[in-house]
Amino acid sequence: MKILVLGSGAGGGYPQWNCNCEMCSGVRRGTTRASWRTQSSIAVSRDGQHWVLLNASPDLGHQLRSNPALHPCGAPRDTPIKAVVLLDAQIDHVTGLLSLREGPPIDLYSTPSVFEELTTGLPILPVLQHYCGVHWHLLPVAGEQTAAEFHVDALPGLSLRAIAIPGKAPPYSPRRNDPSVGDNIALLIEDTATGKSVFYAPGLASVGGPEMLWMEEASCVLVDGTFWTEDEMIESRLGAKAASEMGHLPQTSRPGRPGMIAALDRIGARRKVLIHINNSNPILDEQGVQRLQLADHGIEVAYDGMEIEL
Ligand code: HKS
Ligand code: ZN
Ligand code: ZN
Repeated sequence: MKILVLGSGAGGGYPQWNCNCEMCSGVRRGTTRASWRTQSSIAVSRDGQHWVLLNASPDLGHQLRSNPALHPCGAPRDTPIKAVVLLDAQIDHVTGLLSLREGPPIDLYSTPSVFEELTTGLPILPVLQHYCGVHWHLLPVAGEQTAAEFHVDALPGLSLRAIAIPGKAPPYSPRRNDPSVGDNIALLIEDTATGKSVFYAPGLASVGGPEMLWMEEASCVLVDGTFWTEDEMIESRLGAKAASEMGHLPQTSRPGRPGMIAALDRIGARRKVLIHINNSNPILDEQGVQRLQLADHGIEVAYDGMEIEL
């Protein structure tokens, strides 16, 4: 199985257009060693010819141009992207669908909750009906059903599992403060020929018992790397909200609240990778002490263009 990191940044990317924090101004000035990042999305394939996109970032057009594996080949109009799975309805994860409008109907896999957001509060799907059209594939994760196994028609040999995870509905949603099962899912994708698997969760509000069990099954995890500390945005005077209020588990622990590093310490995956990294996160600095700390725990930081072969 091949995994291609199309974008490794959080919403806004890195550096963020309106931000003068240490990380953003440092990379603009050339005093911080870090690479620019587009908004998060990955592509997965078995054969390198047929790919499924996990989330569709607003930077999708740029991401497709930059990755030869995703260029058209053969017919006059063609694409190796055979399907899209959405893990939530956040703007930074779904608006790239609009950049696929010139192609064939999009085979779109998501939960009832996400389909509802994308037909009401952010009506991308009705809009796309006037362009390429969308084939809906509903993943039954709602109410009491918290996990569902499925297959993507064009990628036989991959077994996918959608898993409800804790999180919030997007800021534009009328259901923002009334979370329900299916607002946020993680994906566990297994190559049935090799048994190798990847767990993808760019937004993870907490790692409880169920998340831990799913993560333990994976050969590789790509998980929420948004914030280093709970109060990162507040302390740098970038925002008013703590990481947990935004549905993101910070990497570092605080009293009684283990962080992502502690969670990753408890699993046996061969590759542990942070993705969806916010512009404020000191782990962006390749020469920072935080990178050494991560390395001590066997944790990698995703970058745009990163390829993982399992
Ligand atoms: C900045 C942003 C921070 C950021 C926050 C979140 C907030 C929002 C919500 C996020 C993201 C980037 N880049 N989505 O100002 O520095 O309240 O649900 O997901 O990608 S969480
Ligand atoms: Zn985000
Ligand atoms: Zn910044």
